[in-house]
This record gives sequence, C-alpha cells and structure tokens, in this order.
Amino acid sequence: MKLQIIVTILTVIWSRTNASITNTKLCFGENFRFGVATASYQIEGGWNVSGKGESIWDRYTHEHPERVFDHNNGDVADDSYQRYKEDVKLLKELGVNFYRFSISWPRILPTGFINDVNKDGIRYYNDLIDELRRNDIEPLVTMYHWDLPQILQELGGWTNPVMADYFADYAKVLFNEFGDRVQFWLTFNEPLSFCQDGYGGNDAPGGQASGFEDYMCGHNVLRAHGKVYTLYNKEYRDQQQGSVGITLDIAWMEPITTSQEDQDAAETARQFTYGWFAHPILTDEGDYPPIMRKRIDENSKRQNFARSRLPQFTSEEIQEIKGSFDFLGLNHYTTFMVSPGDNKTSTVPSFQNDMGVKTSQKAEWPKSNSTWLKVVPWGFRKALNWVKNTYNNPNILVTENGISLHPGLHDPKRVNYIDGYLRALHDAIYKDKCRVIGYTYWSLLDNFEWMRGYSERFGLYEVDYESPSRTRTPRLSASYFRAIATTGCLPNDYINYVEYTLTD
Ligand code: PNW
Repeated sequence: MKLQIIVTILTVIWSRTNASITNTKLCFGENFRFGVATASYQIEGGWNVSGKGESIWDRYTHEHPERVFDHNNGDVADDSYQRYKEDVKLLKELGVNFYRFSISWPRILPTGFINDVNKDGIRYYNDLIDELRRNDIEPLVTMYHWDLPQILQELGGWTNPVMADYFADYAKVLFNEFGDRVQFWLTFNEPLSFCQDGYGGNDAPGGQASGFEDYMCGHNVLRAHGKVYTLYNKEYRDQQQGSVGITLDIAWMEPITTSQEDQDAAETARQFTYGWFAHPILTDEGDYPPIMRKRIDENSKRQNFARSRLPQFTSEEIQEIKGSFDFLGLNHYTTFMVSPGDNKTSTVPSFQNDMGVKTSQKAEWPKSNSTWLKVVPWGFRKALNWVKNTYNNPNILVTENGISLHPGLHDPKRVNYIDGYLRALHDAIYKDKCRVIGYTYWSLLDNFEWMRGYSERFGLYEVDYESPSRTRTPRLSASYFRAIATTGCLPNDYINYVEYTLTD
C-alpha cells in the first residue's frame, strides 16, 4: 500500500517535470530574424558557362584532385546556377526571413577587373534576387566567399596590396547593379579561414607559407574591407540606405584549467584567431591586437628578420578600418580547450608558433562528421559574451552555425545541435543582453565542403549527387527549422524530433 502511494507520487512528479520540460516555450523577439546560408562555389556549379572566368577553386580542384578528400570538385555541385528557383521554393517552404548567398567574383568579372562585366553573371544574380523578393525573402549578400578570380591569383592574390583597390572596383559593380534591392552586405566571409588555410595551409590557392602570406592576406583583406565601407558611405549610403558588415568566425577558446597561464593562453588564442580581424574594425583604438603585434614582432626579431612578419598599417588605414561596420557577421560552430604551447624558442616562422598555444577538444563532447566540429552549446554563449564585453556590445548577426553528419534524412542529431545552440543563443540575448539580431543555419543544402568534397553534409536538405537533377529532399531537421522560423519559438514538441537520438 505504502509503496503504491510512493510510486503514484513519483509518477505525478515525473510527469509534471516532463510536462514542464516539453511545455517550456523559448521564443525570440518579434524582430529577430531566421535565415539559412550557402556560398557560390559550394552550390552553383556552371563553372565555365555563360562567360564565367576561372576561380582559384576551379584551378585548385582541377590541378590537385588528390588533395580533396573524395577527389571531387564544384564543377556541377548542387547545380544551383540552373536550379536557383528550386532553392527559393525550399526557402519559402522553410519560412525563413532571409537567404545568405555569395556572389562569384569571376562570374561577374571574368578577367577579375571591371574592363569586362559579364552580362549573364549580372542576369543570374538579378534573377535570384528578384525571385527572393517576390517570395518575401530578404537577400543577404556575401561579396567574397573564397572564389577569387584565378587571374588575380597570378598577381599574388590577397598577398598583393593592389588587391584592395581591385576588390573595391568589384564592390562598386555590385552596389551599382544590385544595391537598389540588396540591403545587407557582407564584404568577406571568414578572412581567418581563407588567409590561414589558403595562404598558410592546404586550401586554394595552397600557399603553405604560414607566418608570412597569411599575415599579408589578412592585411590586404582588412584594407580592402575599409575601402569598400568608405565607398558605400561616400557614394551609396544616402540613396540605398543599406548596411555593410563583415563575417568573422569565432571558435570559443576555453582555458583547459583555471590557472593564470591557461587563461592567458586562451585569451592569446582569442586575440590571434578573432582579434586579428575584429580589433582593427571594432575597437576604439583600431589596429592589430597588441598581443599579436608584440609576439610576432619579437619572434621575427629573434628569427633574424629585418622587420616584423606582421605588416604595419599607415595611420590613415587604421582610421579607415576602425568602425567600418554597421553590423558584425559571426560564424560559430565549436569550441577548443587551450593551454600554453612550448614554441617560445621555435625558429620556424608560422602562425601557430607565433600564437604559441596548444588546442584540444574533450573526448566526451559529441562528435559530428567533421574532425574539428564537436557539439558544445555553452561555448556559443561564452563566445557571444566575450564579443559583447571586448567590443562594446556590437550588433551581431549570426551568419553561420551548423553541423555535418552522414547522409540520410533522419537527422535527430542535427535537430539536437540546433536546439542546443539556439538555447545558448537565447540565454546570451535575454539573460546576458548580447545584441543579436538574427540567426543563420549553415546550410540550406548539402554542398561542396571544400577539401572534404561531398563527404560532409551540413544541409537541412539532402542533395542526391547521383541524380542528374541533384534532387533535394528535406531532412527531419528541415521541418524542425521550419517550426522555428515560422513561429520564432523553439517547438514544444521537440521530443518528436529527437526520440531516436539514443539509438541513432
Ligand atoms: C565555414 N572552425 O568555415 C565556411 O564559411 C563554410 O563555407 C563552410 O562550408 C562551413 O564553415 C563548414 O565547414 C569554417 O574550425 C571552417 O571553427 C572551420 C571553422 C569554422 C568555420
């Protein structure tokens, strides 16, 4: 008898607790925006049609298929150059407020320069923008998501200071052609990634000169960004009244213990990976983070270089770059643990040696299908708070967040990832008062995942690469994201989406 009462009480308590979990509805404010993202080389295909010029990714994947995990390339990719109307249908189905896509520079300017503007390239993006607007979806345009015209790479690409002017010329064409209908612009996607991996590593163009070319690249990208912001202010802002920002990627850097050494190492890592681009743009004093200047200057001297491997801005450049944003695009995927490195006496110039830290990830963090990407939602909240505290609480648009998994339509792990990261984001906004105006899931579709080819799938929609029509099929996560985008709230029947998680 007694036992039965206890069981009944426990059952009541259990069901109440459960009810309160499933009934807790987390909602984002009325003005909060939801969107999804893609990038030109990763989805468009049509690499050599209708007047498009060659990009560094075309050249690199054609010359070095062996460097890409599945020996693939973006020649056809998701064929979005032909199928953009289907993509817009999917966006409509998802109920998103905006679509973040990128423009292929060599599709607009096949020679890299403005002496030759490709009409069909302009036509394509006009059609896409008009189709979006007909469906009440706001276009958010990235000017540069890594597909540099090959011809400019022959001049040294981003290591050459003249690139800043050529990029501003290109931006001018974009403002002229599309600025009447595009209100949100991002100059660059993740300079950290394409400078470090492209000029100091294995991504296109395969520079592999870490500690030199990566810093030159970063320098000229920052100069280019400043010029484009000034251009918009001087010639377009009054008439077009849009917003111009830049997207920086921030992986959260957590000290491995609470010791001072580990905390210092984590802060150094944040300054090298994020401050590199954020400090010149977002702080009152501008220029590179002092810790970066100090460490690279000292290492360069010790290594007998005549001058620092980190270039110097002129004072005019510092002024121009400082404050050159209307909003900050932020990409976040994962977290690393940080401790001091043992590179203090290294004679080898490299970004890693200059930063001088060791990073790792915890074995217990849930895995994705990408080696670097572990599921750590609390790192997102910490990253947003660090940005808020370090850069005077700027307006942030989360321009990418997502997870790669194996192919398949049943993806409760993706649902779980989105749910966890959106809860962390909700805390950052409503508990910590971070100013975040919207959230973008990466990606709308499976796509060409750079050096990993088609082996890592980030899409809410699966793409069948065996089918000539590149059939797109919604995953479980698409219906979950739709529920969020259309209501502004995390669904309270979450459990229906993840019930198989444990056995999956
Ligand atoms: C982004 N990290 O790169 C890019 O903007 C996308 O083009 C890409 O498809 C997507 O992430 C998925 O890889 C990142 O180490 C690469 O934290 C690495 C990191 C973050 C973003």
